[in-house]
Formats: sequence, C-alpha cells, structure tokens
Amino acid sequence: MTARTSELPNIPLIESGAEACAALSETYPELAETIASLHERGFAIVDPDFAVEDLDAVDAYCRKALAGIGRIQDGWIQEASIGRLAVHRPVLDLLTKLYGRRAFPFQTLNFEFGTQQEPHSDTFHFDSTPGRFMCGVWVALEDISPDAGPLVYYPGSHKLPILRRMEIGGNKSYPDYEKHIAGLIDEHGLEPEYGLLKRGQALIWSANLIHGGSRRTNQALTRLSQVTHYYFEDCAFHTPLDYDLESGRPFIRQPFDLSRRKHVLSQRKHVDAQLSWREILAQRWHLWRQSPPRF
Ligand SMILES: O=C(O)CCC(=O)C(=O)O
Repeated sequence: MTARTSELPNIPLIESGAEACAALSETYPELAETIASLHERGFAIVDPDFAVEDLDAVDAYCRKALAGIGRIQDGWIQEASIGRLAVHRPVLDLLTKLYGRRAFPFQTLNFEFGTQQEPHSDTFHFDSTPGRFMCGVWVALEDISPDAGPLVYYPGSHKLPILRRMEIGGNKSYPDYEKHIAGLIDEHGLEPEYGLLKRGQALIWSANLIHGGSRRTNQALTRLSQVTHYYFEDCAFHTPLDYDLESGRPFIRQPFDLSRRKHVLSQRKHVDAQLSWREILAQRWHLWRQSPPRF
C-alpha cells in the first residue's frame, strides 16, 4: 500500500458504513461475497490457495512438536513453513484491500486438538488505535470434524461495542471476563456457528468477533490448525489485559512484522506512550538470539 499515512482510513473499510463497503465491492467485484460476510457477520471463509507442501510441512511439524503440548505460540521461530503460511501473499493482499491499511502478521498459534477455549474477542488481547485494525486468520490443516471441537463463532457479535476492562470491574480475573461474554451472548441472543472447514481453507475473523473452541465430543480426533494474528500499518498496538489500571498507562506493544522481518513501534500520534528503550532493545535482542529461519 502506497497511500500517504494521512489518507489511511480510521475505521477498517469492511467495518465502515454500508456505502463504503458497496464502494469496496465495486472496486473489487471478485471479493463482494467476502466483503459482505465480513461486514455483516464479522467473518469470512476463503480459500487462499496455500502451497500443498507448506500445509504438509506444518501438519507434519505439528504432529511431532505438539504431541503432549497441544499448542505452540510463534512456531515460525522454529519452523519456516509456519512462517510461510503467515506471510502468504494472497492473504496479505486480501487483508490489505479489506482494511485499507497494509496488513502484517505478528503472531502464530498452532493447535493439535480443539482448544475448547471459552468465547472471547481478540480486542481483549490485542487492541489497536485506531480501533479494530487487527484480525485473526484461522487455517484448517485437515478437514475439521464436528466431533473434534471446531472453532465456534457468533456472527454479528463484531458489531457490539468493544469491551473495556474497566467495564467488567477493572482488576477482575479473566474468568470474570468470560462470564461477561457469556452474558452478552445470552442478552443479545447470539447464535453460534461452527468452523467445519476443509484442509487449506481459512476463516478471517474481525477483531471484535466473539469466538472460541467448541466442546470435543471425540477426544481421539485431532483438529490441526494454525491461527495467525494480523495488525495493520501505522497504528498504536496495545494489550488491554496488561493495562496499568492505577496509572491508566496503556500497555504499548512492539509487534514483530513477520512479512518484513522487523519490529514495529507503536505510533505515538495515536497513543502518547511508548516502551522504554531498554524494553525495545530487550525484545529485539530476545528474538534475534533465537535466529528465526528465513521463509
Ligand atoms: O482455535 C480455536 O479453538 C480458538 C483460537 C482462538 O480463539 C484465538 O486464537 O484467538
């Protein structure tokens, strides 16, 4: 994306009004269905045409490395094929068109089995200023069985206001947050849908879409998957769970852009806070020492 920063949208294009989405569909008619689904329902299922060799390599790595662990965060630091799925050009280009800012991956998670994670929104874990410039891309590494605890999500929930920590009593624990989300699902009569994706398909979810892992009814079934979390250029990036509630200091992040292989500082023009130089350098040194492979 070559737009000057002053021309970048302050709301993701797909989360802007119906008119902006209609204009986006006119520009990219081949994406009309994806645009409509993300705008109205907060998710879209796409087939990004990943290389079969990459799917095979991630699948093989997960079966070996995840045995007995179940989950690995930032596996791209060890395994190049995980990084290749995260930086897959068609995904980056698609997200950039949909959001109006350049997308970059900053975290990967790989799972062997269904997570059975309670419903939550990513905005509680990874927030941005301007808001909603974050999304998740969930990739099926095998055909997903309804008995393997598929991803569950609540269409339309992305339109709810972003929940702030103070609204659930500030320092309360994560289970209090989960209870609050369960209450919202009841209050708004949100109906679940399940991610029964085929191998190689991907589900994009909006930052505020409520999602989680449904119950595994067959414990023997694997549910190999990769989630990549994306941020967008020229924002401030923060972690609501780490806010210092007493001082009101937002916890500013320095995400690592896997596609350009460099750390990205939060833009001070959005949030007047920054990590200290010691923190910035310590994070860079920590990653450098692990010498991630090229992908
Ligand atoms: O794969 C799942 O079951 C849930 C993953 C998830 O919620 C996340 O990565 O935010």
